[in-house]
Amino acid sequence: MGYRLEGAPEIICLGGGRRMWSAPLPRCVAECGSSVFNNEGILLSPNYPMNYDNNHECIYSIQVQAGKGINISARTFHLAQGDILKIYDGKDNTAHVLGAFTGSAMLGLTLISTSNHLWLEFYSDTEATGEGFKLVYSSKILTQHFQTQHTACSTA
Ligand SMILES: [Ca+2]
Repeated sequence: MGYRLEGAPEIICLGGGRRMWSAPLPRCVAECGSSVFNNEGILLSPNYPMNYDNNHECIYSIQVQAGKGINISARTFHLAQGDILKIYDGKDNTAHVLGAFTGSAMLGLTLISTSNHLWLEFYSDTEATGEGFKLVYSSKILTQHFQTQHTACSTA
């Protein structure tokens, strides 16, 4: 899940005295970005748990059941100089920014959306890479919903 094979679909051992493969060895890499619709799951940076590459621009979108919110936190978060993860509280990057994280800044935090959508953008620049991130998310009942009910009760 979330991985794909990168490289030539078939390689052959070249004959003669060279003893080389016909193409670079294929690798199993994390997808660069994804759209997920499960009520809970994991988002990985490209290549995870190996270092991500330079010059990435990865988009992740999360949609959970309508009427629910989303809790998201980082199990691992190590970005190198110049790299950033932005998390938007909605279905695209016109939404309010919940947070923009560099270095290890997202560790220990839990972000909560106000709707059933989150949009994440990961950028790496042209030099220095890191381990990246492993984010876990799950849907939750929106607290806002309770507050609305509470207000309704107290004014009744
Ligand atoms: Ca970098």
